[in-house]
Amino acid sequence: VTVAALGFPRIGPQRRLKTALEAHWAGRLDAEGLQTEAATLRALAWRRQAHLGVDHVPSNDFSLYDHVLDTAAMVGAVPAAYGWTGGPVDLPLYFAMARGTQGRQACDHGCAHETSATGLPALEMTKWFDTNYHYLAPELSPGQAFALTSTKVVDDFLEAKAQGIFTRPVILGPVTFLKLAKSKDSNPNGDSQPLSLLSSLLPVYAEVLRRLAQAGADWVQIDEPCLALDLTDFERAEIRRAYGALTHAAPRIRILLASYFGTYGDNLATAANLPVDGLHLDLVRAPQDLDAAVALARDSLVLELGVVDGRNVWRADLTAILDRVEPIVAARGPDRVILAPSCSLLHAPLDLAIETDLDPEVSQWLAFAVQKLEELAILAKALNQGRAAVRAELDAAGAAVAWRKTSPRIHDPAVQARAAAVTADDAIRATPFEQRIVLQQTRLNLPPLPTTTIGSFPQTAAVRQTRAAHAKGQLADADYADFLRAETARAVAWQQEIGLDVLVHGEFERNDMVQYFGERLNGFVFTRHAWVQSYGSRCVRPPILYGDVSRPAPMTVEWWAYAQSLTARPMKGMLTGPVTILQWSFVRDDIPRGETCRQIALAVRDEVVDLEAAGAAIIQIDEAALREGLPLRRGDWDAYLAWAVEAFRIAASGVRDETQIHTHMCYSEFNDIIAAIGAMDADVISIETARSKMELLDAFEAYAYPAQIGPGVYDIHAPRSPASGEMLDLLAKAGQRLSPAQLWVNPDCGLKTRKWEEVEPALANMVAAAKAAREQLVGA
Ligand code: THG
Ligand code: ZN
Repeated sequence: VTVAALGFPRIGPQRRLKTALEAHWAGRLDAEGLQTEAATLRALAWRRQAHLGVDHVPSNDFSLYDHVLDTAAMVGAVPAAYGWTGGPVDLPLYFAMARGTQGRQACDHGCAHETSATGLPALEMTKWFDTNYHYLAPELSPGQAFALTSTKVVDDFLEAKAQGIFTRPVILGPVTFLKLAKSKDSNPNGDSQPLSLLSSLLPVYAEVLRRLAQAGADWVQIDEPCLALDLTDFERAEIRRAYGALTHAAPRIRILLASYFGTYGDNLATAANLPVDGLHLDLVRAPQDLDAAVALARDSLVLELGVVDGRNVWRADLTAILDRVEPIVAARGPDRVILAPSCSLLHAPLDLAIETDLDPEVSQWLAFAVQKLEELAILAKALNQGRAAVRAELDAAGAAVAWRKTSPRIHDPAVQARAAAVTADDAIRATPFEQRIVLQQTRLNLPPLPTTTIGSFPQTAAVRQTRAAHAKGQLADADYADFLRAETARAVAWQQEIGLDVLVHGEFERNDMVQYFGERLNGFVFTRHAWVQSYGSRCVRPPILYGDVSRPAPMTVEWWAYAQSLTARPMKGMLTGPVTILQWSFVRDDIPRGETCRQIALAVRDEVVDLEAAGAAIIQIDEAALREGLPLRRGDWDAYLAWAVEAFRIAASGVRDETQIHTHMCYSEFNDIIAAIGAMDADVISIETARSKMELLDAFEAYAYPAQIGPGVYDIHAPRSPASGEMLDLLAKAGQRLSPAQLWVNPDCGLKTRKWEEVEPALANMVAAAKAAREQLVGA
């Protein structure tokens, strides 16, 4: 039995790759300097994995920005706009595709868009399956030609070989590559099929495999995670055709085909019967795939068992894994079994050992990338030499697992009893929307098409520096609070001055919208160094949700009350919703996600009720990540949406009729979940629409959205401030799809990442547009 790692964290220790990339983009590090640092980081990762006992160390899992972009660069998939005329894809072109020529800017909720108004745009960025990693979507034209335009996969193999490390190169498979690509053609039906390009793409892959064979490679890992999705018969046939062609083209290469993030399900027979030499199974997400694969696979097929969770931070139950795997090894022989993490360790933080400040009890339950490879080495030793050879390690792992099952730090009977006692009534407002909106209007007395913002205002350098100084202990609590109060007061006065109707406090006291709440809730811990790549050089440190969640004390009421004391206009209470807190954290694997989500919902509900008691007339509960949580298979959507929507409703339904609940979502694809969004029963929702010029509102042709809605009239991702005429046009368009009585006027996301110089004119213009629209649409 050998051990494989499908991929290793590539941001490096202390996020060294981030530092190098950002220095390069800022002109402080030349291309050679960047490449030198990248080579150092690759060497570190290879040596480390080899040292940890990995037999199949991956290469080409490293990337300067994104592995899907690397694949596009490998096959010459460069859109015409970049003016490329063939030949190798060089670094400036690569980064232009990654970031546009003016850099990429994240919005408040983390969707990053190219900001370019004049330069070249970046490729579109989308979430990698159901992870929090974002890849760049290749853009293919209808007659797209492909050519081998980067030899990175061969170069990296040889680079490692020269260091004495014989690697298993990783390539993103041709079918998944095409399925992730966007077809940029003018086909009005938008039904062009990138998969129709498979025949022209395969020769490039065949050439790559031949070159790897020449370079001396033995195994090559080809990732086809599209096998975890719902596929058509045609797509399955194309997969068979692709692997028939590739194994034929490079008979000396042994292909390990890897899918992960879910079950092969109805694609298993296809996968198990491909003419490949090995098949990876994600046994964390799909334990049932093991028996099914054993039943279907020919004896000679190597099974790679993904037994350790590559997506989460918990220590594995080593004994339970051995119980499961030993019979497979006995039946198939040790040469036909490889042990691996469930997926690439790209999605795990690097090393638990450097977390010096972590709660020592919680720390015992955790394993990051390095520790996961240690676990695999222990398992392999147990399988090769017998359990007695690693008795102490197995006992220690068993003790940690047993402790986690019973620790009072995790299991809070009061929280569990409360969650179990939730009734249907707890998830329902007292009266239907049509009745309560009348009471809300009486209370709020807002004009038609009321204006507001999503919640945050610019986090200037001063705000960030002051927070950092406070965090380091260089600034006293009282002085920090004074500073935040002054910022808040300034933001409130300015909103009043420009004539916004519903104000926000600006969120100057908050860092990350999930971290802020996690730090104030029981059941979460935070790390110092556990960075996980989100996109390019950007990382997040997701909170670790380890135990039953409860709210010991109000989290936002003081800031809300201070801001409300400065104005007679309604001040929104601003909260992050339960689904978003869940999605952006590492969560428990010992209870279902829906159960954890319900606990968070109850904690948020407590805050909502306290805000109402303090006098808040409007409370916004953001669910930026609701759509991200959708399962990979359509068949699982309804179950997810049921508990996700219920969690929001539990959070929102503790208030009286005359308290108005808002929510915000910032994504462009909501057509397929619009009914679920309606079922959340928020009184007002703000959504992204500005960039698509309100075309997204076509969703409302088939579905009459029941409540009020603020379709973003101002694209906060664009660096320039839109004129009020443009916004008025968008409002007029929205007025055709929706009743003017339903409409709110707001930007399409928070303004945290923008500058005041941009925000000030934009919001003043927005208020002017709303005034004009009132005359035009409702004659007010
Ligand atoms: N918070 C959390 N998770 C998230 C998001 C979030 N996951 C999904 C999405 N948003 C990810 N988007 C981003 C956007 C910006 C950055 C990271 C992920 C970013 N990070 C800083 C960096 O890498 O320099 C570090 C931020 C920090 O210091 O914490 O810019 O909003 N929890
Ligand atoms: Zn948003």
